[in-house]
Amino acid sequence: MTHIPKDHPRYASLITREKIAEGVQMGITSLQGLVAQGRGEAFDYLIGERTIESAAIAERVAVAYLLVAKRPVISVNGNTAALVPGALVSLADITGAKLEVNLFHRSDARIHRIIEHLKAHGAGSVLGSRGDARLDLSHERGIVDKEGIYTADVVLVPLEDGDRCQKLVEMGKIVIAIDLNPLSRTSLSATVTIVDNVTRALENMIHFTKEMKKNSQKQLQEVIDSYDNKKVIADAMYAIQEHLKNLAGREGIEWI
Ligand code: PTJ
Repeated sequence: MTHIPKDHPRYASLITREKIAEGVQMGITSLQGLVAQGRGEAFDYLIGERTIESAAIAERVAVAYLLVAKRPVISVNGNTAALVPGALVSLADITGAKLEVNLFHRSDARIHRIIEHLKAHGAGSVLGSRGDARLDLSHERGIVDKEGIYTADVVLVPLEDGDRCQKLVEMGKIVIAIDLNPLSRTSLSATVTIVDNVTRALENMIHFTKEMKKNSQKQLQEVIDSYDNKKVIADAMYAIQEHLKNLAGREGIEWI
């Protein structure tokens, strides 16, 4: 990994970039994953590289859903495995969710490497290598495990493909997406849309789980019932607009 000095103004962003590049070198992340990361970085810049208030609300609701779920599953792809392996394992542990590797650019070798990588970060069993069930999709993200995503009631899908998100919702599942683009098909079709960087979102969710684990099922249900996903998406767009206005204003550029 290239040495990035801690006082570099773009330290967090550059470290994330290094982790993705390392993921490609380790054969965990796909080459296409680099492009996806670049797109994510651009949206993160627009939103101000911070967790906006509505994203924190969505993260709390996501935790409530994971805690009331009977069969929660966290879906892992090549980007999240490289960026946040330890956080994925911790969140699965404290919410009781299963981890399942599910890839768009699927290969058995990459699935096994990701499973081993998660195990090296403390995971017990990791699903995804069986592929004994199929969602009604023409691409390989449709290949899932019967005891995992196929029969899950709540699925957390960081950096998801729009088609599969829609399909999971159509199957009656609660789908929690983490996607920095508030207008992606995934963001628009998920039950809960977290417009935040996966690196911040998972840490926040771990923190919220520790707090909310003490709550009763009734209290968790109240958090869920008070939620409005459309409002959260609208707020993310507003946050982008306001951040850009502030940036422009600071430079004396008139916002027309
Ligand atoms: O490992 P695989 O084969 O399953 O492939 C994974 C990728 C990510 C390559 C694949 O799912 C893909 O092509 O994704 P997309 O369609 O490019 O969608 C990625 C979405 O995630 C985009 O809307 C990005 O803005 C967003 N995104 C990228 N990086 C981050 C992010 N959202 C949150 N945090 C990020 N770090």
